Amino acid sequence: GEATIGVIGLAVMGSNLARNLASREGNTVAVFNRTTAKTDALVEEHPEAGFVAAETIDDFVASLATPRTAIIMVQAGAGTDAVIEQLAERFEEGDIIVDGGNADFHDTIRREEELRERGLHFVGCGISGGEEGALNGPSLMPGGSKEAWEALAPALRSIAAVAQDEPCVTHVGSDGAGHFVKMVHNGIEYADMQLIAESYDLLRRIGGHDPASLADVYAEWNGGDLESYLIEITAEVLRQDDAETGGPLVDVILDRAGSKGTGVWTVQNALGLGVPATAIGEAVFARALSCSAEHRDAVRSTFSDRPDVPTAPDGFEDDVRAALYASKVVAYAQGFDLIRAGAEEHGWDIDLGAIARIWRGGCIIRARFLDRIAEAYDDDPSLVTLLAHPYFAEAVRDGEAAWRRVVALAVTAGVPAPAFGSALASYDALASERLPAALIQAQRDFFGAHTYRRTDRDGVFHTLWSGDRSEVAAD
Ligand code: NBP
Repeated sequence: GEATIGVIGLAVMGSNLARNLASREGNTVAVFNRTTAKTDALVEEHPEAGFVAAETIDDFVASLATPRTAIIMVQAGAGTDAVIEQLAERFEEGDIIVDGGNADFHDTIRREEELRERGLHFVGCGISGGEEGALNGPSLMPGGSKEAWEALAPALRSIAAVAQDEPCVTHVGSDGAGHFVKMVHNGIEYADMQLIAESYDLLRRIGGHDPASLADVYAEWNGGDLESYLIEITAEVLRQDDAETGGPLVDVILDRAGSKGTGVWTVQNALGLGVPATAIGEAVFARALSCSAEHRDAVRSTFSDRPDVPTAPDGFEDDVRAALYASKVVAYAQGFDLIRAGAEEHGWDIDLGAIARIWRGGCIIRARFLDRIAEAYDDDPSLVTLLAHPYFAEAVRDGEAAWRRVVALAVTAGVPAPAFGSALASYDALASERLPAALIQAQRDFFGAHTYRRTDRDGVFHTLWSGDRSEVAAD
């Protein structure tokens, strides 16, 4: 075969990725789709790509130069397993199968092991940036073996987004590391979007702004520390009028936010790993709440007396900006904490600074902020958490008073700001000298003899709660 790389699955993501590959020097791209009509349409619409079109899976495999490399872009789950099996039956030792879909990283770990035993390389590769990224440059998060990475690197580097002259791709770690990191990326994206949405709600309901003036506020914020793709598109969304009503588009969009599952996965894994990724959790729950129409109707009609909304104090916009930034620091710190915990659990050697760098371009959470995160981890690779790094500590201290004012006002006004509030609570808990966990542990000892440790000496203890209440050594 003559093709240097192949793409299977030519829905929107696969077609765009194939076109991206074809547009770069050195790649000849074979394409295949279960339904041939899609292959034909793609090849017809893009003669410039010089695609090698295959009608059958056998033709596709035959069209690839050895060692073969194929990227799968089909529906995650059973479809991906089916396509992997079709390829694996035909591929030979040393060939590489890449899954670019949104796979559950546990599936990726399983698939990598199965294929390794059959002499094949399997690379689960997180791809961020949606359709646009796939076409013009995504952020790429490949896992799998070092050998496979070395073989794939030139093609992946050729198509990745570029940030500060560096391609947004790095070998994340072995087997499922890439899909794990992609999952956490999406979780952070949920938190970031929720925080922006809360800032919008506060500025609108307390600050008295309309969407058009808010578009200006976000556009201005985009010139500072908060500069990011999500802030930029927020300004654009708020500036958009609806053709039918002539009013702001945001006002005619039903207030229910959907999701496709990676946010839920992130929180499930955070729970399993014992990482308090509370901002991501609040974001996932807030979307679920928005979709609970029945509950919203029932409670809204029960409580029609809502608190009076106070007038915004002077400097409210600046306060909200500071609160947003501080909350964002906490949310990202939690996300990176989760990656570190996942790496420890699964034996991945993940360079957190490199992850921040490959997220600077191509993906949805791309932002100036990620440079600071990369610098913090480069500065101190063993940094326990971003919040403890001097740069972020100073940012949080600078915004702290404003953050408290905003959360207090939100509570008083009855404007829900769960991610702002829980990010602040997370910071306060971590910074506290003592936590009420001591009381919880005593309660546990009371009803379940779960024992406790003491602050003043080593050992494990139990109080005879139902006896004479003396303390006994329990270890
Ligand atoms: P879809 O997820 O809608 O999948 C459609 C493709 O899967 C079609 O090419 C279809 O072939 C193929 N397919 C299915 Br379904 N079952 C198959 C099977 N059993 N055997 C062979 N092919 C099968 O496509 P997409 O929206 O382009 O997404 C592709 C992947 O990328 C997904 O995993 C998705 O989660 C991920 N994704 C990522 C982003 C992102 O921002 N990173 C965005 C969107 C999607 P057919 O034409 O014959 O039906």
